[in-house]
Amino acid sequence: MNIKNNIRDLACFGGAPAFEELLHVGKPNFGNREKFLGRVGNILDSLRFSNAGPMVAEFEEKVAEIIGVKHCIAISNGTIALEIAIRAMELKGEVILPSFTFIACAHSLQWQEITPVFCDIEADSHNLDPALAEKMITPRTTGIMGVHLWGRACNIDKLQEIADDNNLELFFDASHAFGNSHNGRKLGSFGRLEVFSFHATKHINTLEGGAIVTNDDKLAEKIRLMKNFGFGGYDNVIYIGTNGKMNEISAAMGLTNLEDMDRFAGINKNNYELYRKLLNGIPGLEMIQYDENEDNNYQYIVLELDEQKAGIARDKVCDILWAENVLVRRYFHPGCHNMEPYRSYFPHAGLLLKNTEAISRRVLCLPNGSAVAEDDIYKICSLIRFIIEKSREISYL
Ligand code: T4K
Repeated sequence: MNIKNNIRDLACFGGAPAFEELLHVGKPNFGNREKFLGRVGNILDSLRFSNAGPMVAEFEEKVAEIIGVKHCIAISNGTIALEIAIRAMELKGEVILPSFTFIACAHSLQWQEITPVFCDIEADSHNLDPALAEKMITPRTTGIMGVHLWGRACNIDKLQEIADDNNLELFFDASHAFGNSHNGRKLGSFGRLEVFSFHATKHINTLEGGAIVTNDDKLAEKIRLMKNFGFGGYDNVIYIGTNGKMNEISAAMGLTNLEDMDRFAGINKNNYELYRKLLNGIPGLEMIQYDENEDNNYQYIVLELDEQKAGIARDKVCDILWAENVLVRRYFHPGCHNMEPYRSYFPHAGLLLKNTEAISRRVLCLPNGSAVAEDDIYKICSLIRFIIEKSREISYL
């Protein structure tokens, strides 16, 4: 049987897809259009488009205030923010990080000829396993990069203890975690520094954008120089640097979206609860949960599908949903270690990455955010329920 026939057999929605319009993961949250356009008007009138403009300064101030850190340095995107952060901390040799993350985490190291050492994750949290991270330390290790995946905090205390005991830098990629907390303290305020992405698909977006946040005065000063070619004043370059500046229109988008940050989190939370209710009890399907005692942006709706119990493989569910115009994603399949150049550099890395290998074959991210209507969620969930129930009936594997 070919997949296409099965899609139609299973979905039984006739010839037309269940959704007329494409429903994606990653549709941007977008605040008040008039306020954004007002800010853009001011930028056009002032002719200050970049290089230490007032919008970026205000955005940095607001982010630092929300996170409760001394310094926020806005950057052109999250990947360049990671690269600058890594360089500013003078990391070399090897850095330990999860493989189950976006590829930018590994690339930001390898780009600077630092070896990314992929470590396995905990099955429940999907975050770096501290005990395993400790075992991967060698004389060449200079740092640990934790990633607060799906916005859920890493085991920060344990990682900090390991970093301190071994004289390593600890820093976090908090790209998914803007507004989220750990023990009541905002993520972004831990480790030596933390990095955010404000890409279009993130809870708060600046079109493209990122930031480095830290309480370290000296490091912040260095990062400010590094993201602006090392300029210490007009015609005076005092350090090596690159161009990592955020532009004014991006900051205007960020400021506008920050005003609606709680509203976005509220919409996401309602969606998350509705998904949970409607997907409850489907055999082989679990949805990851957020700690209700913490602040959460609930941006990621993540399913884990056990193909034995569901009677259908994750990838087949994905194919069927795509055929019905529901563009779910398999983040972060197949793990960084299974992508180039890492797959060629470390062909046996998977042997030490059992949870990464298993979980990356199970996850499915569903659409969330202010662009998703309740009706869509009802339809998506009944589609998923239907697919799995039918698959179990016909033992489709
Ligand atoms: N660290 C972590 C943990 C990250 O997750 C990321 C980025 C980074 C670092 C790096 O930060 P940045 O350098 O990106 O600031 C997307 C995003 O491009 C990427 O930012 C994000 N993580 C990653 C998880 O997802 P793709 O390859 O899935 O992008 P794409 O083009 O397939 O878009 C995703 C979906 O969003 C599509 O279904 C379409 C929709 N979309 C996208 C854009 C850009 C829209 O509806 N409108 C849009 O404007 O990587």
